[in-house]
Amino acid sequence: MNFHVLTLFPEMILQGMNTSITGRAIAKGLLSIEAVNIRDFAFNKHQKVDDYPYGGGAGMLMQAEPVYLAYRSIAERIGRKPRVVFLTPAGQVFHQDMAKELAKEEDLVFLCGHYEGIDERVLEEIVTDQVSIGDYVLTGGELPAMVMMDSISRMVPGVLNNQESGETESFAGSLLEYPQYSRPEEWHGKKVPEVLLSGHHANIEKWRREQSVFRTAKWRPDLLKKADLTNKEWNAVRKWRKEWKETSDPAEQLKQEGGTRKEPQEE
Ligand code: 6GU
Repeated sequence: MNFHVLTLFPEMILQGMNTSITGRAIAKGLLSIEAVNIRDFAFNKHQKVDDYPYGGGAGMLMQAEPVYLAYRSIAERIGRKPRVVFLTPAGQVFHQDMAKELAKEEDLVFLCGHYEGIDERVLEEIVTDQVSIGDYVLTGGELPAMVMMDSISRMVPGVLNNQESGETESFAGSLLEYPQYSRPEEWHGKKVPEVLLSGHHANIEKWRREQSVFRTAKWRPDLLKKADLTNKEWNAVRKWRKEWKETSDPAEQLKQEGGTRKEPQEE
């Protein structure tokens, strides 16, 4: 996977990507990262890349020509028209299936906007995908581009080692993770759930699955539709929902359970 980022802040992109797992993958040659400074393609005296919007309004716009020339420098070098992702809060909201899909591309270009936006005409000519990372506003497209590249990278074969990839793949984003514990067995008076010390792998898997379903039902019920639950699990979800409705104070309930479902007390 070759990432190319059109940006006014190339050092931000390179710093972020050359760290941790993506940094390791770049060193291994599984990924490459290139940050193209749009300002290098502003052929005027002060290398200016922004101007006032026609029709008035707040702020400045990035001009079409430097963005276009920066893009062309990439397309000409790789010898074809790559997919170009424009980062904008007005785009489609990014999700795991998009990361998987984009990971199949040989080259990906990310266009990071600043100021109030980019002249629409260059977007029409070069952009293939408009993507947002969620419903909040950031000052520029660099962090969203890095978020996307991080999640796309981990879908590229070889980027994660066996241990890193084994874990999350079982649920593939449709259920929340189960709670995990390491030593010591007791901390601040809290004990590690008994089943995890039992060495009984089938019971451990059953417990973890139940915890995942429970947490998802509680915190992200919107994900359950995609989660492929058994009939028995749907019944459990319905039962929990009934219990939650009966609890007068939801904040108190959350505090009590802390998202980890306790076994019902023996009668
Ligand atoms: Cl892609 N860009 C900006 N500026 N803000 C955002 C975003 C993108 N996604 C969410 N907020």
